Amino acid sequence: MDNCWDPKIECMPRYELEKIQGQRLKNMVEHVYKNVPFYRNKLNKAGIKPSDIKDLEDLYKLPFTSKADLRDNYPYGLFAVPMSDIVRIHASSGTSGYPTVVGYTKKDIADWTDMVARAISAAGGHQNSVMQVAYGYGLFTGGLGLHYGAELVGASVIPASGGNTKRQVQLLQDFGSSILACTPSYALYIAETLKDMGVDIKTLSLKAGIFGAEPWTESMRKEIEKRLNIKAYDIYGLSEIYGPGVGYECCAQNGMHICEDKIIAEVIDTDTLQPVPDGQYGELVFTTITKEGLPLLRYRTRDICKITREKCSCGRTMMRMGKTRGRSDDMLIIRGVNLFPTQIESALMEIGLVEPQYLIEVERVGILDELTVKVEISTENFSDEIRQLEEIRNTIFKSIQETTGLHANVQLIESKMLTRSEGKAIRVIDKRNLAA
Ligand code: DLL
Repeated sequence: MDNCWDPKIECMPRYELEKIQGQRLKNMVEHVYKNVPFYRNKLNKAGIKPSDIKDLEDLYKLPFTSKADLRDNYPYGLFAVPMSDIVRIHASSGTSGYPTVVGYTKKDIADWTDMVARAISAAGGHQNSVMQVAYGYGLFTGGLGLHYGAELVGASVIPASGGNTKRQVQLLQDFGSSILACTPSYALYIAETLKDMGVDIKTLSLKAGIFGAEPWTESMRKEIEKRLNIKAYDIYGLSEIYGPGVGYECCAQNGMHICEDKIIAEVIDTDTLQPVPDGQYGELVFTTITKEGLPLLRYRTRDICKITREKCSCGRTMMRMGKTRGRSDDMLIIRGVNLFPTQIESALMEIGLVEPQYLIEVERVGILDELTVKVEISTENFSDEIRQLEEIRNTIFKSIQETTGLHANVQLIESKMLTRSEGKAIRVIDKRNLAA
């Protein structure tokens, strides 16, 4: 099979996969019960003994783990091996309080690297690829995660890290990068800089992009593919569960395959905490089944998405997750209406009159929430005529209303006025003091 790193695993019959998952789950529960006091207490409290977990069906007996549990045990409290076995530490900066700290053994790094190698292969990467990694290197898992995977595939890796966008362009030109790995918002910024520098895209060797770490819509994918003249593949992951490569897109570009031989995925209803049927939106929950350093049982990601177990046209059998709507904590509630920033992105991009650069601001005026959407107008559509701009503003207003049911103040902004992102884009400024 083309572009498949490990066909034996990635295309394994599901009944075989589920048998392996059950066995690994059993071992994992024994591992955490023995080595992590937090889990031992939690399982004891729930009246569960490791011997109660015999196969995959028993997953539902297990308690959930939350981000707060990681924070409460900061920094190393949930590690299941002595520090002498930990060879790498990453962390993700939370919006408040302590960062979430994660640790990996040598085997964890090898497993993670293997997952990323699957993602890179699925995006067409191989030993003749030149891969420019423009995710940040450091505590963030993006840079090193993609880097190790690319080396395993045998590609020539350019560890560019994020930022210094003109130099990124120079690397693309001079080093002949065929794959670019960065956030989708940074890919757009790079595309814009290429244009500003007068580089003809056709002179580049770029073929594919591996973009993730933040939510992005189908319309954004089309825009990036057009601007960079490449195929853009989505990659999903979170530091708590290894990092990038938990899910990755194949040539079908129709959902991200989850590495189910290493992770059990569920989608649950956030109110009842019960699993929802495939195809319905809910919160993604992961259980690591091969991880040594920081194993997690039923970890609630807060990412809202849906899954399918249907066989993919690419031949892989691993379940696929759709594009996430975003995190439940990124969801805004405006005048009682739930709103994900990605819905605004879709509404803006569908009409095609504006740049894919926007910022959502929410404030409370009196007792009412005010939603403002600032969006850059493309140079071609920029006009000195107020009437023409007013028409565009109206079209955007209607598009947002149709998609979200909300009335937004639409502010058209001149091109390049909004801050560009070199990593994860900030799409929302919420000025309401909701905690007060
Ligand atoms: O963002 C890991 C990563 C690096 C993924 C590079 C892909 C590429 P964290 O910083 O811990 O890890 O953030 C994890 O980012 O729970 C999602 O909310 C969001 N996220 C990650 N990938 C995607 C994606 C990395 N493809 C959090 N689509 C996750 C939507 C994503 N959201």
